[in-house]
Amino acid sequence: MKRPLIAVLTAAMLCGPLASLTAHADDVRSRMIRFGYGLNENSNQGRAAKLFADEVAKASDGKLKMRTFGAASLGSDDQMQNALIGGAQEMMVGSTATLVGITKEMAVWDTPFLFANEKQADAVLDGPVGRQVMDKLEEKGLVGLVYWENGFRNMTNNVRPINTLEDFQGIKLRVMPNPVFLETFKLMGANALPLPFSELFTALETKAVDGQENPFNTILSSKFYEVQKYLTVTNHVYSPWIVTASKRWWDGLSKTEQGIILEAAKKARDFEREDTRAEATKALAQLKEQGMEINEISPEQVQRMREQAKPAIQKVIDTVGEPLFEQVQAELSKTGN
Ligand code: TK8
Repeated sequence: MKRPLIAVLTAAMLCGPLASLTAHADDVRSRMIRFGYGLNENSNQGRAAKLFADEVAKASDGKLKMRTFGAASLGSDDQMQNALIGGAQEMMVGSTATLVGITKEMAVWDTPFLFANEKQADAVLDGPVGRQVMDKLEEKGLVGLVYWENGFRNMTNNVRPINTLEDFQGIKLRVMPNPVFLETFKLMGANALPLPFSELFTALETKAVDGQENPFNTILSSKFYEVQKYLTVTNHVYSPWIVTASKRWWDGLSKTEQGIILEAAKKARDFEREDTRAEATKALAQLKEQGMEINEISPEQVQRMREQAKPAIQKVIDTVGEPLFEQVQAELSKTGN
């Protein structure tokens, strides 16, 4: 029997897109996720990225396929952030410090000597104020998922060991492209130059810069010991990494898909922090073995650094606003030590 065309069309409309929208709204569809990061595959960042991708695949029965791209092969932190905003890349992990040009509130984590230990960092970053800063990304086209640990940053250079504040004088120092870092090291007397991480090894090798600052793990996994002689334990700031997604892409995911990715990001965070801390305890000895000359700066000199850095703290306050800065201080005081 021939059915009237109108009936066929109506039936098709009902069972077609509309029906599939309602009945399968929470389905997990086959998707490819490009996850970029700046460090080598053989680093704390690379290991956590791999675990993240594995978890996403497992929890989605292989439907969500996350491909990881290390060593800034998709671009520097800045370039990837812009690719996420434009929707040309799905996800990444990078330093919060490289996001300040997009979301100024991120500068609160750049406050010199903000956290005294990892416990404080976890409590504040995973608490309400950490969430609040992360949520600020949305209006700029990014979705923040979790903070991972980059770690406490330490100085390396080829000019001299840093024993006193005066030893920073004139050292050509690469800093992250971030106004607070630039200001902090100018205040120390260094000749601070902003440069993307992806260009750092070459800059050190060709002596375009004399030094840089990063956690022990990164100094090791990026082989900076091959091109740097002195390492000074300054612990001048705790540096978080943040896992972000393109909002344009994220908003097109089902709730189930978003949930799978968020859960996997949390598992990867817990793994990453543990792995990073375990590696950090061994990294110093390994860097020594590789021939680096290591010294610790005295508490008196750290105190002088803190004093000297005060205008940089004021710069953070001017950038993020007093209320947010005070909120972080309030959260910090709850953590004790
Ligand atoms: C990696 C960077 C790195 C950071 C830096 O892409 O730039 O020095 O510490 O971890 O985000």
